[in-house]
Amino acid sequence: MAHPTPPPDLAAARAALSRARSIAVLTGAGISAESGVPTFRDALTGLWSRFRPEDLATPEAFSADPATVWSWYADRRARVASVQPNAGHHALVAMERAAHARGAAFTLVTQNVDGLHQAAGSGTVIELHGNLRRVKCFDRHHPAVTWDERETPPRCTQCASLLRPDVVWFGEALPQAALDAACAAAGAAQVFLSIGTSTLVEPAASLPFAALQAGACVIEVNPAPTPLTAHATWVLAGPAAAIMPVLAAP
Ligand code: BV8
Repeated sequence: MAHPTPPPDLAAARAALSRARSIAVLTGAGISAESGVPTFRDALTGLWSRFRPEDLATPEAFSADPATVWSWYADRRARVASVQPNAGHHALVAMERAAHARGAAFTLVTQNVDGLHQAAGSGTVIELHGNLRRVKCFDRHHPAVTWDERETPPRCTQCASLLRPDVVWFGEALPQAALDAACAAAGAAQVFLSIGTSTLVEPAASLPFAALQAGACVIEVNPAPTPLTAHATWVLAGPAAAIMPVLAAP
């Protein structure tokens, strides 16, 4: 049950953001919840309710049962194609533009694979875990632009290996350039915003702690506590679509 955000935390967080010369943001599935995208740990409902996400989002699961894993992602791809960014996504666009207008650095890092930050108009989005709207082949990572949805999964037209979503599965390395950029932003941030993440999946979950270590103020926006909550400078307990517009307001 979310507690009402104490005004002092909100006021202090707003003041710190307005003064910051460098801001870094990490988002998780929670920021897309109010767009109707189930959070990662809530994603397995209906057809998929008998699976745990960690059991489907792995190369081993795909190799063992490509049809089931492909279909789960096809389901999620169809869902994200039909939803819109929410006020939380739009607030981050406003915050980025305000930061740039005063010559401050602003870096948005997301664990999400739904593409909603780009759809909202965020300038630079560092995607740590890929994007399920993109598809590539399993063996050689050839990008695929079209494919026959009747095939589950379809095959690569260049090397005939199975197509898969262009996301980072558990046990797979994150794109090094994205991870390096995210770590640099966390190390340079004066204010680090952690929004809508359970702070469980590594190495993304270490970013707010790296920012704290480097001397940043850390703001957490989440209706529920996480492993970061006890360490954050300010905790804004509530949904991102309600809190972020207040935080980003001029
Ligand atoms: C790696 C893409 C090393 C797929 C995802 C053994 C071997 C290797 C690695 C490991 C291992 N054991 C552990 C690890 C590390 C592992 C890991 O962290 N495991 C966890 C389970 C402990 N990590 C990895 O495997 C990573 N790779 O370490 O590679 C390596 C190095 C070199 C060579 C080879 C290997 C890869 C991790 C990436 C996995 N892929 N996604 C897909 O989406 O299908 S992760 C997945 O979890 C999503 O991206 C998601 O974003 C991410 C994190 O989850 P959250 O975003 O936080 O979402 P969640 O549902 O958990 O929480 C939602 C939150 O929102 C909640 O807190 C809720 O309260 C809040 N909320 C709800 N509503 C709202 C809200 N907040 C605000 N407003 C609201 N309205």
